[in-house]
Amino acid sequence: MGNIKRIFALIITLFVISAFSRSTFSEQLKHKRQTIDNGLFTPFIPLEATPTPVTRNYEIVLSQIDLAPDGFTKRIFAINGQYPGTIIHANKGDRIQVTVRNNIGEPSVIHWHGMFQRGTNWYDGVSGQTQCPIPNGSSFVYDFSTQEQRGTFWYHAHTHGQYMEGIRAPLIIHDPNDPYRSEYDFEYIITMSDWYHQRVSDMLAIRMSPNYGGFNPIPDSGLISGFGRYNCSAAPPGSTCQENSPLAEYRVTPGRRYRLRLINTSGLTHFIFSIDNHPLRIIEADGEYSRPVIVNKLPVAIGQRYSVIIDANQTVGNYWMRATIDDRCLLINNRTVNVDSAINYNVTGILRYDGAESGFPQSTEYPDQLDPCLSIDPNLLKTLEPQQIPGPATNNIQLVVTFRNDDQDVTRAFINNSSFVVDNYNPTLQKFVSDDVPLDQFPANQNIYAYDQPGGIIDITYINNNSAVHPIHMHGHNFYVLGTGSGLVVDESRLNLVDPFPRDTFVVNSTSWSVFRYRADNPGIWSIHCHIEWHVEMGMIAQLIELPTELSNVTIPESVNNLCIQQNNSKRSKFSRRNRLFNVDKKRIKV
Ligand SMILES: [Cu+2]
Repeated sequence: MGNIKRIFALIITLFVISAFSRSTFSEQLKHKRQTIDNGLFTPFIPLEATPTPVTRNYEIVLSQIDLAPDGFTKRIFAINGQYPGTIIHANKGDRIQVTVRNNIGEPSVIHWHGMFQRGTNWYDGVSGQTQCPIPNGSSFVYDFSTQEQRGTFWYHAHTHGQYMEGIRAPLIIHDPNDPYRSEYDFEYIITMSDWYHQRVSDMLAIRMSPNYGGFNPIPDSGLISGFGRYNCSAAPPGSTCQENSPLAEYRVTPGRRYRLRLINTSGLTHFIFSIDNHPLRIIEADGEYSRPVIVNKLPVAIGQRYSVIIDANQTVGNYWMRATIDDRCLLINNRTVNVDSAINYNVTGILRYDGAESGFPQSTEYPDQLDPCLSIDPNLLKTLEPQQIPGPATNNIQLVVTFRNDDQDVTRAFINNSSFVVDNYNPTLQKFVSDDVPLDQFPANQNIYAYDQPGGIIDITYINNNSAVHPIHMHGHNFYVLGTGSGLVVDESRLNLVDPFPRDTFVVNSTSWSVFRYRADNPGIWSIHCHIEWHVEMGMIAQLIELPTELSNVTIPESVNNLCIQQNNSKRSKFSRRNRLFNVDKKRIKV
């Protein structure tokens, strides 16, 4: 009798499981958006766990295509013919192998934003710092392990502002032991980005020209997951522009809960994200779980990521999704490139319930007011599990940021009075490891800061003596945000040494200080820089040489070294002409 009961229970269980998986599948099909299928508008569930880590293979082809994400047709740099590009999915612990085929007509590199690259510094993807760029017409394989990391990341080009032309896409590391898994049914990815109609290379040439006198070029529109809307009456004569371009549209099923993975992939702009009538429950920031925090509006600085859970528990209908560009920190004068931009800072998409009428929402924005262009209050976020905060600091590195004209009257960014100049053909990692250039013989414009005590505790103090805000991103680590405050002197009493939250991107306000702390446990050349792409080109980069004694013993893969050999052989490449344009110091180091 007991056996019959057990068999009956088993049959019922199997029936329920199969019914559930069928309904999940049909719901997913129903949600499929037909316009472009880059997967951003298809709800998904976490990857299935595997008994042991696996290798996830991807191929991304970089090419030039014409696209009109906001109605205005322009030539862009696409990933696999799409914008935003191919989403990369992996599980925590998996290895990711990405073959990059570069066909954009100029050299390129791909950086994996937020990945620590422990043991694989040469795959960090920074031109002139960890590798020579991939020549046009060539391919290169990035090969790294996700190790202990999980969360929301992205990948993008890391040379000459190329990512603003379209080389940027999500990278999602699923967690088979996600502590929040029972609290959402599906996931979506939402990217927010600014969008320029002029070629970035043309604007860069103007931005970096003597006596320019303007500020960073003003974008033409903002995009949610690759969709925006431009006012075509402002388009220059002869351009192709379609009015009423479709908006991003995310469909939800009443009663379901969604994990939204938000990524600001901009070159210039800070976004404030909200969905009318739907509070956002933050559970992750920059790859770190947080205790739940509920907000109506969430500021997302360039390079930052969040996971938020929303509950589709409102009246069936349509609701505005808002990614408002915070224009309070955009510096503009009449010499600024694209000062007459027709940009609409109120970028919108639609959250549409199944069963709702088609058409636009009539919903109302939350009235909450946020401080201009800052990260969410760092003390609002708490790690899900308590963490041991390293300390006291063994090394203090102070980075004072100023902007001024150099002796050629080009406005540049300076770190401790030194503006970084990229040397694409002779990357720092190769100089140090392969060519044995001593650290004290690197040119001053390489902005090198070294520390060599294994397990040392590093405090980075930014002193921003400048009227712009700077979203600072660090490679190879995340860092505890110990504190931030106005003025140019650190107020030690404001440092949180008890329960700070770790991030890899944090906004340093204008005329302010911020202190970041991390442990030196990842030998490598790690870039720390402002993520405003214009400021990167203006030299707002420092290079951290972490544990140089250990680093000097690594073996750089042949494929990485070959990139430099290829580059140095193609002396007449377009890239070298460009470097001359930007006055790059190409003198080889004498040892
Ligand atoms: Cu900046």
